[in-house]
Amino acid sequence: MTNCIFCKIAAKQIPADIVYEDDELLVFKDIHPAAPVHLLVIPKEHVATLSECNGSHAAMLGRMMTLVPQLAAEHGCAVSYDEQGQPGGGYKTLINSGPDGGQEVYHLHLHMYGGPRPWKGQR
Ligand code: DGP
Repeated sequence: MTNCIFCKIAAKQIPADIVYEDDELLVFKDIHPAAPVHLLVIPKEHVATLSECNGSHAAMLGRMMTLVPQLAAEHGCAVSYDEQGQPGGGYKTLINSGPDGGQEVYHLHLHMYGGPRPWKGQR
């Protein structure tokens, strides 16, 4: 997709703070972070929105989601448990889809927000 900003980041035509890359996926820091850790997980292939996904995208979507625990561990926001079994740490994942879903960039992306509270993207 010629005029897609995230395709240009995936093609290394414009810079981004890339924290993970493989053949299929790219992860980089959001330019306007809403939390101490704010990462965007994208497929390198152009897919405009989650609304365009079907069963043929299941493996890619699964890989996007299952990459998150690894990213959380690497960025210090994995869920952990203390000696009393109380959970600590953690993060939020979000996919905005279409105008009513608040999507601004039309290349599928999974937000991952984390870090110590409070932060802007929190409910
Ligand atoms: P959304 O509203 O879900 O479409 O979020 C798009 C996000 O993309 C938004 O949080 C800001 C981020 N973003 C937009 N342009 C760029 C860019 O050129 N570089 C980076 N790193 N992030 C961008």
